[in-house]
Amino acid sequence: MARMLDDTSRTFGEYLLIPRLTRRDQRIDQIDLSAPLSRSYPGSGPGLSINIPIVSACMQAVSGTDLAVALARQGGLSMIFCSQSIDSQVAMVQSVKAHKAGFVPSGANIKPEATLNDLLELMSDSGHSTIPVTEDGSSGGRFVGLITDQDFWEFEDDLTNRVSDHMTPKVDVIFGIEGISLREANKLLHKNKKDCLPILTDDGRLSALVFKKDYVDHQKHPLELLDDSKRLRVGAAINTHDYRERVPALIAAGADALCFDSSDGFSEFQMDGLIWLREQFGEELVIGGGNVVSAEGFDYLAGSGLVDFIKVGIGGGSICITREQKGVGRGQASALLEVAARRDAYFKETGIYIPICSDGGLANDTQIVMALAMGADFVMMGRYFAMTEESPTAKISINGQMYKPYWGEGTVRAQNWQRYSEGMESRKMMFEEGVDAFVPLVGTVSEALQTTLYKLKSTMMNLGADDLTAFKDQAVITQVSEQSIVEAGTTNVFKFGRNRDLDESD
Ligand code: MZP
Repeated sequence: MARMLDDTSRTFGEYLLIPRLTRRDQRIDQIDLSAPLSRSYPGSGPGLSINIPIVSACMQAVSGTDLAVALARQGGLSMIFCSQSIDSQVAMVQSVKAHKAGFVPSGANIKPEATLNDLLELMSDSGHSTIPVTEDGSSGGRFVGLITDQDFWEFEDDLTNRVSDHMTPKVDVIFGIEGISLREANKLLHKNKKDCLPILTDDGRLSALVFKKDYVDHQKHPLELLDDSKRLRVGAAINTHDYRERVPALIAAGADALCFDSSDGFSEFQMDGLIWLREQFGEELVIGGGNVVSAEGFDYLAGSGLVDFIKVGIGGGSICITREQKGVGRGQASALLEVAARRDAYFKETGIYIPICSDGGLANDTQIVMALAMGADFVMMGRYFAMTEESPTAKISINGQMYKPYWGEGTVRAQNWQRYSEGMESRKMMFEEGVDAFVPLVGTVSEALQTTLYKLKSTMMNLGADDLTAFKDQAVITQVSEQSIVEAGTTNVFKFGRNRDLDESD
């Protein structure tokens, strides 16, 4: 007969943290958010750490090049999705590794003979207000000028006018020449009081742009996740079907960490992959496994001695319908609490610490905080990043509000049938485990993380914790009744406007 667990499957919203002593000497700007990404042995630290405990999901609508760059600049790591050809995944990894901090390829460009109407459309589609003008309208074309939304008046000027009549021509533009250092480029911006500096090749073609806002951003977030050669770090997802070809190519491209993208990692397919990877690439390779939702699943992967970190979570993802479709999964809080307890016991028994990642279903900042308090070393998120400017999808306007498409890897659209067909003879997708949806656009990765990380640090202060290890160790958690959940929101008052955005709890 089936075995019945005593506990109910629970999620993050059902718990609260009890404050501990906040110390007088604590400073919010000195709180350490670094987290291990690889296992550590007695007497040594992890081989690879991240500077903030946040990783982006292995998903087509999430982890592309721009997002990977933006997140690594903030101290986190992206897992570039593997539901694409090996060549295109390798190209994405290479492009992140080749990224020169501060030098951005120009994403929106226009020809001089285009009209102001064309320009307005481009500005609206791209969200950019500064557009380089190149002879052929391409990002590498001969540079002829720069036009911004300050150079014309939408309701005064004739919108059939040409861009060339309104742009600042090249002779009047301050620009840099390829090879200039970022420091020199920023000095030019500062000295000339400019917001954007085009970088041109020796023969006058557009090469990149440098923005004042990126400089300011860097000063505010100095936690960039860099490798020993000062390149941004990037991770890559792999599957259990083509790792023999995919992994060597990803390693050659410079991927810093790999992880299996599987909805159910408690499988012999994943173990075969881990064995092969360690045989081929040894201990240096950072490789994550999962997903699991039980101590038994953790023991299977951890006990092999082959895995660096383990992802926890099945069916909690915002676009996921696995639990509905197959009756498989577990409330994310219950899964995490059980696996975290097992991870700690395993550490006591062996001295080996295996970081765990809470993957999926984090509906808001409070749940991110709760996942870390409950024992996750870091979290993996899809929806959170799909909502940002840097996710790899086009914005669309619906009833005046900007949205981005977001779809699961278990949808027909993602055509990632490998992930969901372990052990099945046919790889044809028989049913979907995810949905195709839209999410509101919330701003840049930097803006989103600024709020999230500030809230995390505030809660750490409430618990008297200076780092994430202390946060986990000091956390005292209580389960809440339905009535306390109601009480947690505002009660018996009238609310005007959008004041929930201002985190009234503080
Ligand atoms: P979320 O952050 O959007 O709530 O969840 C993202 C996570 O959902 C991913 O990291 C992955 O584990 C999971 N996922 C991705 N696609 C599907 C699906 O199509 C899915 N079912 O469950």
